[in-house]
Amino acid sequence: MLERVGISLEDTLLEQFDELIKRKGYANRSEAIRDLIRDQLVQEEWKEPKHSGKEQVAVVTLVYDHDSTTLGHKLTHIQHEHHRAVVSALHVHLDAHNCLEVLILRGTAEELLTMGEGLVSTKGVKYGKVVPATTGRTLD
Ligand code: NI
Repeated sequence: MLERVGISLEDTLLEQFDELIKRKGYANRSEAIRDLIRDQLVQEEWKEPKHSGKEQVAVVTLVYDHDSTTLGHKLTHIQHEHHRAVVSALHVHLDAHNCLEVLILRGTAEELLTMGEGLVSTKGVKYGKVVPATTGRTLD
């Protein structure tokens, strides 16, 4: 069921918001505000201790030079240590040296953060990011 709410905003803030949602391609303010709320709810879900132990989903992006065989082994080793958490892994050879890996992880927030940050912080990883996502069950 949809409920209507009214909010008051300074006109300059509203102007900035309208510019932002235009750039992002939102059809209207309502959808943009819903997405902002959902994003905050997901972020909080990852922080709240009461959700500890609940199943979460995360996406890890890694860019690294495959010429270092020890680096490749380390990254593979971490994934095998947490093999149950890896739902899917995509490896793209970007050029003669650089690899892009995208991992979809499923498990508790603690496990996913430990594993994700472990991969990202491995020496030699040029770019890495853990993006907390959601199973979608707690959102409408
Ligand atoms: Ni590669």
